[in-house]
Amino acid sequence: MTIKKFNYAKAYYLFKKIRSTEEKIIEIYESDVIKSPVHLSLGQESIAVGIALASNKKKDIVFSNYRSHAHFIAHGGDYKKMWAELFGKESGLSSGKAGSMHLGDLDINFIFTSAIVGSAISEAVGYALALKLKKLNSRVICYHGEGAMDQGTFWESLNFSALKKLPILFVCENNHLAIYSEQKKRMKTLNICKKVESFGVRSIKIEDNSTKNIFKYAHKALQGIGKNSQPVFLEINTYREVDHVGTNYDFELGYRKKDKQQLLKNLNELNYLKEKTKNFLQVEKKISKEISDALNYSYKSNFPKIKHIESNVTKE
Ligand SMILES: Cc1ncc(C[n+]2csc(CCOP(=O)(O)OP(=O)(O)O)c2C)c(N)n1
Repeated sequence: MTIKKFNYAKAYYLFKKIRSTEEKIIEIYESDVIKSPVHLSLGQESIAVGIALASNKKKDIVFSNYRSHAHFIAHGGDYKKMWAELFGKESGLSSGKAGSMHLGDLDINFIFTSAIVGSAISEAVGYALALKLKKLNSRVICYHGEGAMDQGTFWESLNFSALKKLPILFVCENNHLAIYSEQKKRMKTLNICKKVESFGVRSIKIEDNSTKNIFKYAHKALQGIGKNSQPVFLEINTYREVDHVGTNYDFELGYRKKDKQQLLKNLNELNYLKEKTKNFLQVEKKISKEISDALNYSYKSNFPKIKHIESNVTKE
């Protein structure tokens, strides 16, 4: 088994890139150049970074959801095309017809996402079944929120993955919220891992947002999945900084309090990665350039032509 070393510079680059991207989205959202709703991952960056660094970019298949900017960037999706997609331009990932909630890039095995909560979970398990039947030595990584576990499809899929010993890593990003509804108002028992274990799936709970820790557990889990072909479930505690959808801070809505400690914890994590990165200035310069290049590309691109309205879409 090859043991991967945690690369601080790469982690800083990805974390900072995700954060800077979403801060840029917030900055320009009011100007209406972004043509779709956005679900931001600010506060949750370390999960995508730790998992992506632990994954095998060439082989692993990634299923995400509508809150996917962080996953998409961390796993190396086409960055310019992502921005163009948000702008609704024809040079985007889906010719500008899909928007933020449906990102995908098959060149990096990042399956197009959906706004239907939990829908990708059964698809991910189906993909893992195909990998196993075809004896392909790859693994599926399936990101979902704890809210998706309110759906029956999650438990059916989990059961099937355990029964058929499928090579899949479930990554539950537990931000304790489904829109404005707290986990404790939706679930009688909050011990998610215990429930998952009762289905015969090994589960690991990661309490904090240490990118290195997440990387470490994910790397080990992925190696075990590859070797034994069996599912593993990671629950990672996290904190959503902004509103469920859109670019506002929603603390005045009254359903939750601003948790300054959590906000600080995330910034501390970013600063920690920065301190460990000798050439952090170069890294930051590279990110700024990537963002401005992607924005230029998106501003300059055309909207899709009306005559193409029916191309690349599924017809009844
Ligand atoms: C099948 C379905 N039911 C309800 C919704 C409305 N909805 C959108 S996001 C969401 C919350 C999901 O929470 P979670 O899975 O924890 O993910 P998070 O948004 O916190 O990342 C809900 C209920 C939906 N899109 N699809």
